[in-house]
This record gives sequence, structure tokens and C-alpha cells, in this order.
Amino acid sequence: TAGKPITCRAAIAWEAGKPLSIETIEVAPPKAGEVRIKIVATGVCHTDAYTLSGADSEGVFPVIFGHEGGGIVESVGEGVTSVQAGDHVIPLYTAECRECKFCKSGKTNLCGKVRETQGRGLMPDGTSRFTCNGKPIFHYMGCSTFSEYTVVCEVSVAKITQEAPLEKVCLLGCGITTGYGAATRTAKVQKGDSVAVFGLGGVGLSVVQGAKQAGATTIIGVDVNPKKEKLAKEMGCTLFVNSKELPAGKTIQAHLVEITDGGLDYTFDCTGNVHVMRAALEACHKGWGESIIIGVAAAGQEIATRPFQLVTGRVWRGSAFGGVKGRTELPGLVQDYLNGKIKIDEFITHNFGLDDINKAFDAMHDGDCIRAIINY
Ligand code: NAD
Ligand code: AHE
Ligand code: ZN
Repeated sequence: TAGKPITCRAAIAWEAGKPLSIETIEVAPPKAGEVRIKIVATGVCHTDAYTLSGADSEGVFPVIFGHEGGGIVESVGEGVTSVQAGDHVIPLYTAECRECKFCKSGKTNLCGKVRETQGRGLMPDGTSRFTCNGKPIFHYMGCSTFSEYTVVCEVSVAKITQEAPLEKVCLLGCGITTGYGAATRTAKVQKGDSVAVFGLGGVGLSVVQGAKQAGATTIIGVDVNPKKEKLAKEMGCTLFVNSKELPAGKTIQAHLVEITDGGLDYTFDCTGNVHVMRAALEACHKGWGESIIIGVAAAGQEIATRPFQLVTGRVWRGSAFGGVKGRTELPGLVQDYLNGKIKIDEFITHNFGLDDINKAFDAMHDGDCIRAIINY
């Protein structure tokens, strides 16, 4: 198949707010510096639903979503040296070229190499590798894992051990790495710290997992859905607070400050709601508390708080992909899963075939679903 277009099935989002439709598409061979991958499994992340909703300022249609996948390299383009056909890989929406200003800074996992074209749904040469009945279809977040085959940049591929089950470790392509890394890499939670996590989906529960492993002794999970309590406790929450069930007139931040003797060492927003982001910042301890924004807010939304909150020592930060450099660090996180140090299986509540991908989106909106996996 190398060097030739591949005909396969993919879920296409023709327009915002409409269900995905399963179509037959053509996937062009990888150009120089690109890799074509047979996707084995993919998770569905809240961000896929967010962009489908039309709220993403970078959203373009028609597009093939999906950015939490695992697969096997089918063929590589000219000049590709770091992977070859048969390698097991996880596509990365945060590339790692190791050459750009960002990669060389030692200060961030963000990479500048392909981000601009990626944000426009295109490969670096400004074109797409996907067509459906001759019509070009956009890429998504440099991954497009809702397709049996996809093409991504070499710098956007993490090679992992063939021993790892791709239908599990695909979740390291986004949700689990994002939350776990935000706790362990961005916040650098230490033994004895107190933590509050707002939003207990796949990302928030992964923050809980990271915080527990780092030795946090107070881990408060906050959600509006009471069904989240059980798994939150299993993952390591020492307390669950339903922010919809507070006494009249009491804010969640006032409640948390009261029950933690002045506030938390670290808080995390995993909801994408700007009012929750404010509450998370204001629930931090005076003088040193840090709040990490992970959630993605709709285009046009802005955060607010009194500057006094920062003057008095609280810190507002953000985290993308958990601060993790994908090509360098994902192989180790996969190994951590195989060694029992990182939980993944517990997050997988639903499995579907590609034909039922819209059911995976529906499931996400009900409280029993943490992560749905699409198995090809
Ligand atoms: P999810 O939908 O599975 O979970 C969100 C949770 O937040 C749900 O349990 C929901 O009940 C809860 N919630 C909603 N409103 C709330 C409120 N007002 N107070 C408390 N809890 C509330 O989503 P997910 O896949 O875990 O993703 C979480 C967020 O993180 C999304 O915004 C997603 O786009 C974003 N995200 C960011 C990154 C990154 O790198 N920064 C990576 C992955 C996901
Ligand atoms: N296009 C969006 C950007 C949304 C966003 O912040 N994305 C996160 C990853 S979400 C994964 O589920 C991220 O890593 N951002 C860093 C980056 O380079 O995009 C918007 O709102 O415009
Ligand atoms: Zn995601």
C-alpha cells in the first residue's frame, strides 16, 4: 500500500452541531516528513465535542476529528527516520520537533514547528491528505484519529513499545496524560500538599491520580454530577463536594477555603467554564496557592478575578497536554502503565465500533461515562 492512496472509512463532521457521518474516504500517501498510520483505537475527548459544537475559534469543517488515538505505522514519507512501518505509535497534538525556539527553551512542551498549519486543519505544505468523493476534508489537531488511516507529521508521532495494548494506551494521547502531567509536571504537587480538582471527567480524574501518586494528602473532587463521587474516591479523592448542593448564598470557593483552613495549595480547572476557573483561583491559599487552567473555554469567553487575589500571592497558570513532551516522555508513561504505576483501564467505561461513534458522543454527556473508546 505504500506510495498509493488508501480507501477506508472515517467519521466526517460536515458541519458544526450535526452528528458525524461515516464515509468512505481516500487517504493520500505521506509526503516528506509525514507518516501514515493505521489507527487501532481512539478515545473521544470533550475537546472533540467542543470543536464539533462550533464554539472553537479554530474549528473548520468538513473535518475528521479525534486526537486520542493509538495505531501502527503503515508507511512513511521521504526523509522520515524516527519511525518505520510496523511501529506502534501515539499521534501527538502537541508536536515535539526538538529544534524550534519552544522545544529548545527547556521551559515548555509547546512546539512551534507545525502548530500554525495544524490550527488551520492542514498539513505543513498547506494541503490535506483526506478527500471524500474528491472533496478535501480538513485534519484536526494534527491527528484526525476518527479514521481507519490518517497522516500526521513525523514530529507529531510518539513511538511506543509493541507490548502495550493500543486500545488502552491511546488514552495517553490526551486525557490521562493531560491531567496526570498537570499535577506532576505543571503544578509539581509534593507530599503533604492539598489539592482541589474541579470537573471529574477523564482529565480531572487523571489530575486526581497524579496528585495522589505525588503524595497529596487532601484531594477534594468538585463536580455538579453526583455520579462522579464513586470513581473520584476510587481514584484518590479524600472528599467529594457537589458544588450544586451548597447552602444558599455560599460560593464553592468560600466553602473550600473554610474547610481547608485558608485554601488549597493547588487547584485545577477541568471544566472549561470560566466561572469555575475563577472559583478555582479564589479557592487557593493566600500567599502561595496555584491554580492550573486545563479546561478549554469557548471562543470569546474571558476569565476575571480581583487583581488583589494575585497581589496576595495566588498564581494563575495553564497547562497543555500536561506539560508533557510527547516523543520524549510518552514511551515512559506507557511503560508506567505496563508496570502498574498509571491506571488507564479504570477510565474506560464504554466501547463502540466506528459505526456507533455518535453514541460515544452521547455517552460523554451522561454521568456514567468517563472515556469511550472507538475500536476499529
Ligand atoms: P468531561 O466532559 O469528561 O468532564 C468534565 C466534567 O466537568 C464533568 O464531570 C462535568 O460534570 C463537570 N462539570 C461541568 N460543569 C461543572 C461545574 N460548573 N462545576 C464542577 N464540575 C463541572 O471532559 P474532559 O474530557 O475530562 O475534559 C475536561 C476539560 O479539559 C474540557 O474543557 C476539555 O476541552 C479540556 N481539555 C484540555 C486539555 C489541555 O491540554 N489543556 C486536554 C484535554 C482536555
Ligand atoms: N483551538 C482551541 C484551542 C484549544 C486548546 O486550548 N487546546 C488544548 C488541548 S485540548 C485537548 O483536548 C491545547 O493543548 N492547547 C495548546 C495549543 O497549542 O492549542 C481554541 O479554543 O482556539
Ligand atoms: Zn483531548
